[in-house]
Amino acid sequence: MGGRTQRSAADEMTVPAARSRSGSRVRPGLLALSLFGLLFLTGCSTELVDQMKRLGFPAPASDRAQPILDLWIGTWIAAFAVGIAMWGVILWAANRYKTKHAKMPRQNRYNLPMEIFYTIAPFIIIAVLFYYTVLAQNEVTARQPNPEVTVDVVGQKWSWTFNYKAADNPAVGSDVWEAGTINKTPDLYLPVGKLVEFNLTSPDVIHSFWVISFYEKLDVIPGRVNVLQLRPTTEGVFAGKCAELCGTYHSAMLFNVHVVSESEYNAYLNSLEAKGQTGEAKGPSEANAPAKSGFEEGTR
Ligand SMILES: [Cu+2]
Repeated sequence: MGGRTQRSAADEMTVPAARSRSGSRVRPGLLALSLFGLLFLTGCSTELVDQMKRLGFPAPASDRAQPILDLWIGTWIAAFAVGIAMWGVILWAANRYKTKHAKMPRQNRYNLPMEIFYTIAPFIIIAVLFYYTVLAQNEVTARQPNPEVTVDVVGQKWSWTFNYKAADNPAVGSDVWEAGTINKTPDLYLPVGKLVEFNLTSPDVIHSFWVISFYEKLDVIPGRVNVLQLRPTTEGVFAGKCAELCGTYHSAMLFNVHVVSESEYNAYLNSLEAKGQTGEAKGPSEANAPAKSGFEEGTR
């Protein structure tokens, strides 16, 4: 009973769409696509070509980035392998069973081996991806003892506050801080090559600390301290942002990360001290309320 095939009147219906099409329609499209690809590639900078090799990722700027990049590229290779196998089966079936008549082909139902296969295969694919994800995650989140620099990061509506410790930085006499507002994008300075530990806290709602070139983001949750460790590997300025839709002015929660030499880092901390930004700042959200908006979260 299980393997039997059935035929109905509907199966015998003619299917006009199934008629073979002439290839002449496809060729202009292919030609246009090839020309576009050629123009696109010849106009690319080496930076863009490198980014394409990383399948869209920016250049990594942290020692914890490589496992994520490997996972990203490995996942695409796996996806393409599955895709190529599926396209192959589709094309093989289309070619093997093509026919000149326009009748519905014989329909197979209740094919138990087939159903078992397409139930188990996705589980195997997901298990393999899960395994490699756990390996990458363990490498990225591994905590090392004695970080060289600790920065207490406060994500608040609608900006960021960065606290630097005097204990880590003999160049300054006291703890110093830098705070952004909705109108002022704050800067985060990090010394290149040093093991940095971020302690992430929030006084209001859940935000997410994300520096794109570090390939990492971590939620900033009220009532707890989330810890992120990494070693910046490349000097430069990198974009940071809140990656959790946290409220009305979420899009204003940007910051710039400056990875600099140790002397520049110390000079920056000294400049904060000279401005009197000493002690600890925990980012009160009222200070960041936009002027004259007439709208405050939770008051409507
Ligand atoms: Cu946010």
